[in-house]
Amino acid sequence: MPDKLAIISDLHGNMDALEAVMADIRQRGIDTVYCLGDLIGKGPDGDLVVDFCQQHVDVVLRGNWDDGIKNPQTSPTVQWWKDRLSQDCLNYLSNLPNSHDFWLSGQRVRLFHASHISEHHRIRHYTTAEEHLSMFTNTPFTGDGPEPDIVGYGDIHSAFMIYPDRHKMLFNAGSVGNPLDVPIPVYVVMTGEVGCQEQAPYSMEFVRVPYDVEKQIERARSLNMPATDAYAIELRTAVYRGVQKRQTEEKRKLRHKQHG
Ligand SMILES: [Mn+2]
Repeated sequence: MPDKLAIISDLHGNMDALEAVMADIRQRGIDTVYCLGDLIGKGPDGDLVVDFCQQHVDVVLRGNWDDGIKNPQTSPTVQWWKDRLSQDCLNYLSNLPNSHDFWLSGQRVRLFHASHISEHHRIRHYTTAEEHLSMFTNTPFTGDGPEPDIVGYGDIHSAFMIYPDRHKMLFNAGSVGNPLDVPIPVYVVMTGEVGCQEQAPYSMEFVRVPYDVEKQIERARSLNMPATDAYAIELRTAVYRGVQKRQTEEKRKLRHKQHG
């Protein structure tokens, strides 16, 4: 029997989504779970998500939120998320590894949060093949192991898989806690011979796991989490709060024009 491993990303303090996804992972008999970072921020329960990952996730990589939260915050909203984390928790987050490489059925797989440059360097799904291919190169951030055949990342909250060139496969694991493509949490299952340098069959699939979105919104409201309204729209519709803001502004301008 080939091995199976689950890859989750961008949990963002949403325990309801994480519990639903983990139940699905366990129900498939998968014991190995890797996380591509962004455990905290946006959702109410970053502290619980960190505890959960420490107990149940085999490899946890550092996301931009995990890195940035330790810094002094100017936004009261971000400060609210930070205040829910202990000093141990902040230390844990900022010391997470950059990337993780492993063999799967003769393919070298590399995982990181956002890109080969850093956890803050964002690469979109709709960029050029050149930029996608650059993600397969070694940098000081990734170290200089064997260059990967398969790269998996998170950060953009939109799941996809493409072949930017022959021999190269790129995928994004999407987001568990705050998906911005389809408003249903998603994770990846990889199947093959883990740790094996010999060619063998392998596969990858995206699994969408519905959960009780309204319960999660209620949880945020019960704690008086700032920006719960924007959070609620994100969870219900997968429209990012920055886009929500722009759309509201455009509507306001249009009304102004019509009335002016
Ligand atoms: Mn994120």
